[in-house]
Amino acid sequence: MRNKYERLWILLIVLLLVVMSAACSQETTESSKENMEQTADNAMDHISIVGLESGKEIIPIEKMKETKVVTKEMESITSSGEIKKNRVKGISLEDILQSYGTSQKNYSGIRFIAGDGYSIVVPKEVLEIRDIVLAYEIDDQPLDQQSLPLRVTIPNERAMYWVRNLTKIELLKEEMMTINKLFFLETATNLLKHEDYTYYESTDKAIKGMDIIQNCSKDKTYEGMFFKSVDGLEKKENIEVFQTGYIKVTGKDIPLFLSPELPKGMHIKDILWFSHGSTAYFSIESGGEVFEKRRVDEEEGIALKDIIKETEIQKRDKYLCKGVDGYELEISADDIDKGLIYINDKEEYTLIFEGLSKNTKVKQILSIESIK
Ligand SMILES: Nc1nc2c(c(=O)[nH]1)N[C@H]1C(S)=C(S)[C@@H](COP(=O)(O)O)O[C@H]1N2
Ligand SMILES: [Mo]
Repeated sequence: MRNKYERLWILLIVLLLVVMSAACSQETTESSKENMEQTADNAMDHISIVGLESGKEIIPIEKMKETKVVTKEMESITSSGEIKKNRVKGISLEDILQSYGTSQKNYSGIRFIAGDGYSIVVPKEVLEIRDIVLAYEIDDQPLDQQSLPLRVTIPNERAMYWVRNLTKIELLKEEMMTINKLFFLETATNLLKHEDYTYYESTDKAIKGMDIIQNCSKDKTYEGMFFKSVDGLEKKENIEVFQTGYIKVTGKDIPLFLSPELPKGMHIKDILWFSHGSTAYFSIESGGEVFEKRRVDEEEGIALKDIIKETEIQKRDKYLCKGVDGYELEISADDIDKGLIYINDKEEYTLIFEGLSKNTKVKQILSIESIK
């Protein structure tokens, strides 16, 4: 008798264990499946918009598609300068913003962020004149895998704005600051730590963006940056992007902004100058390629006047010019246009002023700042 009960009990316990373990494994497979689905559609089933009055909004793609569909013939400019024609179908960004009671014209810029790490800031000048379509079909075809779930399309602008794999939209309100201090990139970066950076086949020297900001910028927490290249390309960039990257200072395409974490489309070649808040960084070497060569006495170089005009550094009564060794010189606004930067026989970037006394020469010119 006792034996019978014992066996029954054992059977019951074994049964219970089997059922329990089955239930557990069932649960784990189901939840991991759920997780996988979630990560997969995290990137694909919605877009987030930040900077709206209501804060952050997450909009499902399906809901977006309920907005009026627009179809447009568009031209864009490829990175090699050719004109490309596409027929795009999607949703108008302005329609979406209008449904939140705002407009693209209310912002100083809009940053589009992709799932692959690419991002770009569309500047105010473009927002004021262009209709932006978030496309889900191009040339009557659904988007390719790399472009899903939406591709930003902007007519008559560079293809760099045509962000694939859109995941996030940041509405920006920060206005550009007036520049009042300018560092010369070659001398300033020379004072900072150089790291080896392998770019294609060659290993060159590069300076961390973070080091430049921490050592030189006056407004360290300012969000926006502006870049201008020798070929005239202008680009806004976010400070976080810059701080994770480098300025390469030797080898090809210098000064070159790049980062191991960013797609190559975000690199900026042959920088003429860039600014962060009220601080600008100007490449004397690039200036030599863009500006007309000027002479003062025996020396040939670039005019301070041209640099000031290009960067629109604030006009004030006086300018403070500093050398790497700490040498300081104050120059009145009346004399600043007489300045010339040339390379002396010791290979130093030297500032001189036409017709002024010898003590106005600043060797290894590091910065100029407009002061009262
Ligand atoms: N997500 C994402 N979008 C992107 C890029 C990128 O690397 N990632 N590159 C941009 C750049 S720099 C250019 S020139 C164009 C290239 O577009 P195409 O491949 O259709 O010619 O896409 C832009 N959109
Ligand atoms: Mo590009």
